[in-house]
Amino acid sequence: MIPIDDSPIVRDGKVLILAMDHGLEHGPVDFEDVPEKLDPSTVFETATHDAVTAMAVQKGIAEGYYPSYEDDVNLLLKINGTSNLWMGEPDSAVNCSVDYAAELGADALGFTVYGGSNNEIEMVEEFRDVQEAGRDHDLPTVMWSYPRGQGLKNDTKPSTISYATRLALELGADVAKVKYPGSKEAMAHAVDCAGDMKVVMSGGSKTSDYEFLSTVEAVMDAGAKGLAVGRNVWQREDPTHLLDALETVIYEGATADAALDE
Ligand code: FBP
Repeated sequence: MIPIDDSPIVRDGKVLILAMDHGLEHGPVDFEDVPEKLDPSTVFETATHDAVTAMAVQKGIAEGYYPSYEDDVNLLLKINGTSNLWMGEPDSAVNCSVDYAAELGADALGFTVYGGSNNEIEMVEEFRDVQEAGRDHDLPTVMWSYPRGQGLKNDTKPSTISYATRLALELGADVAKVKYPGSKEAMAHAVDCAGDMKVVMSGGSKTSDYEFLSTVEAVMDAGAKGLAVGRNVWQREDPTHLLDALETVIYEGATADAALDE
C-alpha cells in the first residue's frame, strides 16, 4: 500500500480535486449559465493549473477526453454515480470497474457512500470491493461521504459530518470529502474524528470569491487538507483567478484577504 502522501493526487500533504461529474449528478442545469463548460475539455484545461492535484470525472468523460490531458492532469475516476432523475432513497450505481479505471490511467478512485440511506448496507459492500481492488492497483480511494436518506433531515449538521469522516476512516478511505458543517469548530471536530485520514471540503453551489475563500481558510485552519470542488471553480468566468487564490490559501496558509490582495 502506497502512503497517501506519495500519491500524485497529493501536493505537500494537501489535495485540490476539481470535480466535474455534475452532468450526471445534477444534469445540464449546472451548465445553464456557462454553456461553454458543457465541453469537458474546457474544464480539463482549468485542471492543468498547478493548484489542482486531480480532476474527478465519470468513466465516459475519462474515455473521451482524458487521453489529451494525461500528461498534465491527474485522473480521479469516479466509480459510482446517480442522476437527479432517480427519485428513490439515495443510492449510486457502480458504473466502472477498478480494473477499467486503472486501464484508463486513473491515479485515484472516487466513490460515494450515502451513510444512513436505506441502501447503506449495499453501498458499503460495494465500497469494500472498490477499496480493496484499489489497494491491489496502488490507487487511493476518495470517499464522497454524504450521509443522507429519509431518516436524516439535516445532512450538514456537525454531528452528521463528524460521523461521515469517522465512517470513511473506519471503512478504509484515504480521503473523505464532506460538506461544510457550518463552522470552523465543527470542521475541527470532524477532522479529529478522522484520525490520520485526510478530510477535504466539498465545494457546494457558487458563492462570492471572498465568501468561498473565507470558508476554505476556516476549513484549512480546522485541520482539513484541502478541497474537492466543482461549481465554485468552473462556473466562474475566470476560474484561474480563483485557483491562484486557492493555491495560496491551501498550500501556503494565506488568509482569504491576503489571497485576494495578490
Ligand atoms: P460542487 O463543488 O460543485 O458542490 O461539487 C462537489 C460534488 O460532490 C460533485 O462531485 C457532485 O457532482 C456534487 O457535488 C453532488 O452534490 P449533491 O449530491 O449534494 O447534489
